[in-house]
Amino acid sequence: MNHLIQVQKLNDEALGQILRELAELAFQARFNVAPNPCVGAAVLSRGQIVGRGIHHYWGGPHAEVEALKQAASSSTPMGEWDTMVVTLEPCSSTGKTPPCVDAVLESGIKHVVLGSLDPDPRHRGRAVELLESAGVEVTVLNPGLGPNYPWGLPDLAQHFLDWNQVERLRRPRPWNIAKWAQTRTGQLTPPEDIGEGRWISGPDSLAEVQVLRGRVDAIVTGIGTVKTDDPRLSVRAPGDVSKPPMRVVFDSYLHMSPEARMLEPVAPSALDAGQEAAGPVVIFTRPGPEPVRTRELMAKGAEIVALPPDDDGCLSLWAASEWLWQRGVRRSLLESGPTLVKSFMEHNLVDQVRVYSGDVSGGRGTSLASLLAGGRPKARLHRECGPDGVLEYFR
Ligand code: AOF
Ligand code: ZN
Repeated sequence: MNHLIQVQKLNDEALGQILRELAELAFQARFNVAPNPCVGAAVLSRGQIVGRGIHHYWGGPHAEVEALKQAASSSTPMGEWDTMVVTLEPCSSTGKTPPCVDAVLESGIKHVVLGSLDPDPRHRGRAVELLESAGVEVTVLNPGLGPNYPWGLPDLAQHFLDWNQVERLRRPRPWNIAKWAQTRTGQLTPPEDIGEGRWISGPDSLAEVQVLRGRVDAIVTGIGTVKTDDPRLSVRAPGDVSKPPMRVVFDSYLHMSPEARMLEPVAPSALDAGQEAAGPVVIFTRPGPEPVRTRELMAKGAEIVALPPDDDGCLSLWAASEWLWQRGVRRSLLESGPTLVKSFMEHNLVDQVRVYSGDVSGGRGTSLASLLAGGRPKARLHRECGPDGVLEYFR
């Protein structure tokens, strides 16, 4: 039936307008999708948008799939969809979701308009070939449509271009997000009079962190944090408990106590109710015999990984990164004290930062304010989360 549909061609100005609107929508999700690109898509029928969608979060459905889903719930039947406008070339290989190019082909859409090609080596124009050989017309617009479409890939997703740089592809490592909470004056340890059990950040921020934990492959911390906070590093609702991230501890001298809460199983009631889940525990340490402690920790289910020390005598962060990459970790969350955060920053291993500034003044310990001032923060965002301020940026 589709061959009966007349594709109504929009002029460049109208297409630029649609691409611009999609780009602006997609850009709002930049910190949730990274290192994936920000992508927006729309399904058109006779020049009218009948469905739009963006890539909302890492691991989630791609923009094209969201747009097709919205179009399917519109009153316009699939047989009348003629065009898809998408800010990026559709993916053509199976990643965390099936290839979008297949979804586009199945929809019967006859014309695809692209804002940019995808620099990911798995794609890079492959979708154009696949679509064209299936008889779909493809137009690659690229920015240049004047004020209507100023969004090139560097504006829309510089982080994704960095992720696909040759040096990075040659020596791959996980995308690292450093997240911490600090007092209004920049300290990571709250003042002593804050009150037992009170956190720097409020309940809304704590809930957001659970969502973030549910969308990474690993949570990384240091032995200092384990000793002072004894965290579980599990994922709790409203985070997605279906695939809890690996929990990684940097512990040069294997000081981790076998009694650490992280090594306790999740309470069956919470597990069964889908309220909490926890991934495997990995401890990075120096090579050297700590046979008793090693055995105790292994008996609690931890995996002990010996890493070579760096020039400065600390565990090699690069060796750790490479190990994690080999284990399939692509997006990782650093939730630690200032020492490990600083080391990661100094080794240029932090790609993205999220800082919660709580409604508390004073506090103790090193301030990371100087790190925030440095670097070249791109696409910064200041927002509120309950009573807290949140700063997000790419490094
Ligand atoms: C699309 N539409 O909305 C996005 C695309 O790991 P996955 O499965 O999420 O795939 C990530 C890759 O897919 C990413 O490297 C980029 O090439 C492409 N992103 N593609 O068709 C989208 N976000
Ligand atoms: Zn896709």
